Amino acid sequence: MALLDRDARVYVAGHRGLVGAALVRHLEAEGFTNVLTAARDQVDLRDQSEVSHWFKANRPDYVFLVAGTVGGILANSTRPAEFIYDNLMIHGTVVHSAYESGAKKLLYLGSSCIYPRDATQPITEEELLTGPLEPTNEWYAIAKIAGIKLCQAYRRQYGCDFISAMPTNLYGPGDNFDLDSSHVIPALMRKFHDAKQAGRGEVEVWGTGSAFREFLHVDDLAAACLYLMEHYSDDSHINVGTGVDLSIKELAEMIREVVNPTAELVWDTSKPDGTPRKLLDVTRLRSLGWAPSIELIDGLTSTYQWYLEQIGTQTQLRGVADQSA
Ligand code: GFB
Repeated sequence: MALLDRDARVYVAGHRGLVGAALVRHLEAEGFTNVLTAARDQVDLRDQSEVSHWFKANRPDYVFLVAGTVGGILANSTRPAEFIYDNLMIHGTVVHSAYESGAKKLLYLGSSCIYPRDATQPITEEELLTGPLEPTNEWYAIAKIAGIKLCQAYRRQYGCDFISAMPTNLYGPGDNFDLDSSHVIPALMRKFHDAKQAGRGEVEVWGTGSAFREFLHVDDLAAACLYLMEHYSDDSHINVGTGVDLSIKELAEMIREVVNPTAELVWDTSKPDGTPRKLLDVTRLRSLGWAPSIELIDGLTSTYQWYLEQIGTQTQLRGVADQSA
C-alpha cells in the first residue's frame, strides 16, 4: 500500500481532543504540509449541513475521524444522552461528507468498549456483537459500533476506502484532568498531586482495584493511526493496543510512585469497577508490522511532567490576571 503524499490534504476531525492533538503533532513531525482542522465555533460536527459545507469548501484527501464526546466511567454512566447523540451524529455527518466529497480514505477511531462485557480475553476483532455490553458505557459503545458499521456500509455500497481502528484505553499529554469526567490515569495523577500539595496522607481510588485495563500512550496511537492509513484497507475493524494489561490497584501504585510515594490508597467501593477486563488481541496489528514504543512507566512520568507544566502556566496566568484585577 502506498505511503501518503506529504502534501496531501489531511483533515483531523477533533483536533482539540487528546487524540486529535497528538495526531496533528505526529503528522506535522512526519512532514505533512496540509493538515486541515476546523474550529468548533466554525463547524458543529453534529450538523450535517455545516459539515457538508466545510467538506465542499476544503476537499480533504484523507480524513482522520477522531472527534467525539468522551469521558471516564462516571461521565459515561451519568451523561448517556450526550454520549450516544453526539457520537452518533458526528460519525454520521463526517462519514457521509467524506463520501460525498470524494475523500480517498477515512480512518474512524472507535474504542475497546465496543466488545461484550464478558468477551474472551485477549479480545479478538471477531468478538464484536457476540454478547451484551458493559452497562456503564453501553450508550457510548452503541454509538462506536454504529461508527464501524457506517464505514462498512459505505465501503460495501459505494466502494469507499473507510477503515476502523479500535484503541484500548488512552492517556498522555492533552488529557482531561477534571475529576468528574476524566479517565483513571489523569484522575489519579491529579488526586495524588492534590493530596501532596494539601499535605493529605490519603488518596481515594474508585472501585475495588480488581478490574484490569490496558493503556496506550496517545503518541503511540497517533503513530498507529498514520501507519494504518498507509498500510491497512479492510472491511473489518482492527484492534490497537499494547497486548499487556494490569490491575487498577497496580496502576494506582505505579502512579503513586511517580507522583506521591508516601500516600495511602483508600478504596471507594461505592463507585463501579466497570468492565472486569478488556485486553485487546493485537495479533492482526502486529502482523502488519506495527508495535508501540512507549513503556507505561515512561509514559506516566512524562504525562505527569506535562501536567505540572500546565498547572504551572495556569498559576502564572492566574497570577497575572490577579495583579491586573
Ligand atoms: O478510566 P475509566 O474511567 O474508564 O476507569 P473505563 C477505569 C477503572 O479505573 C475503573 C477505576 O475500574 C474505575 O473504577 N478508577 C479508580 C477510576 N479510580 C478512578 C478515578 O478516580 N477516576 C476514574 N475515572 N476511574 C471507559 C468507558 O471505561 O473507558 C468509555 O467509560 C471508554 O466508554 C473508555 O471506553 C476508554 O475503562 O472503565
